[in-house]
Amino acid sequence: MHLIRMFIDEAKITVRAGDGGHGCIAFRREKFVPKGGPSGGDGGDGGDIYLIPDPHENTLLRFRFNHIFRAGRGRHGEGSNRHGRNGEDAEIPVPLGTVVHDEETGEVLHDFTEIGQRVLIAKGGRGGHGNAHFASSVNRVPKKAQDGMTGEQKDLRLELKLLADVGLVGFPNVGKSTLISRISSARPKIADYPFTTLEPHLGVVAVDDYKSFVVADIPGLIAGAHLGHGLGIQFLRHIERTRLLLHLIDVSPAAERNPIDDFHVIESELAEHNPALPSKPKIVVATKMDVADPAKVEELEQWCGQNSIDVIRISSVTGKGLEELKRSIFRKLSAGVTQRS
Ligand SMILES: Nc1nc2c(ncn2[C@@H]2O[C@H](COP(=O)(O)OP(=O)(O)OP(=O)(O)O)[C@@H](O)[C@H]2O)c(=O)[nH]1
Ligand SMILES: [Mg+2]
Repeated sequence: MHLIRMFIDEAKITVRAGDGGHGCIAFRREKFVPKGGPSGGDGGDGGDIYLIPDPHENTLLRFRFNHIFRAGRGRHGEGSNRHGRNGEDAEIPVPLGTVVHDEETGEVLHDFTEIGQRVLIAKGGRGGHGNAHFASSVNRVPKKAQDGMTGEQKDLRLELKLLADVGLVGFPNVGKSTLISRISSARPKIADYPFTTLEPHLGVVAVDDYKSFVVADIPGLIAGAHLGHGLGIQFLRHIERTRLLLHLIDVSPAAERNPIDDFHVIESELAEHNPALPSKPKIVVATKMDVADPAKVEELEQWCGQNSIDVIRISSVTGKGLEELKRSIFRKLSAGVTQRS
């Protein structure tokens, strides 16, 4: 599937898996056993390094000051056939949307698009065999043991391509692009005519210093979009993987439509594209509150209330409601953070 992803950030790190422990050379020294056999234990294996996706993170900032990651080394084997302890594995969390490149070969090692993946990136060295391992009928007193193998080391380039968390849907001209330009640094074209936006845009919205989410602005939809009317529904694939939809409805008198009809038209276009889309978590956003028709607002709120749909009123012109909207988006995303579908 093609997703809207844009290059956003890059970091270089070195991963070093643990070395294996050395095998041991030892012989049994026991009373009444004149020639004790070899008893050197094997070294432990070095720890592996895994990358795991972290859905709470959407920047590579933590790698700016932290470049080198190691897993634990295996302990050496010991006498009395004691096996050395294995080194501890290391897990490095990376944001969803991170593509991992091997700097040396240029190869793409992994592309993190889903949570729950645990990817082995550098293998720990195997522990060396102790001399007990080398005993045979011809050599009952082996004096050799193996060294542990060196753990794998790799230079990685992490490249973060954002996946959108939130999708903006609605009729043309309802203020989708204006909203994203007010809450993020995205600067899509805004104009007072339908179909101003011709392709999707992404914006990163900061909530506090360390929290943010990604919003996708897509071209407006109209009745029959699934039949190709207007710009059609080709862009809906960009919001299929978002976790929350904002359904923007223009409540100003200039929009000569009924707000509840608007809601239904857009919902049925979403369903035509993918029956799962209308059941995504959603917030209805009443836009252009600075010039609202109070009757429309009331009708919309009442209807949403009856259908248990959250409504937030905003004006991108005065800024009213924008802070509340950001907070409720963030709350909903945090509540269902594992439900990226
Ligand atoms: N008064 C008022 N006008 C707004 C507000 N938000 C957007 N507008 C105006 O509405 C018009 C359409 O805004 P856009 O943001 O381009 O609308 P859109 O939904 O992105 O439209 P398409 O890209 O065509 O689908 C522009 O003239 C905006 O200035 C608002 O809160 N109040
Ligand atoms: Mg637009």
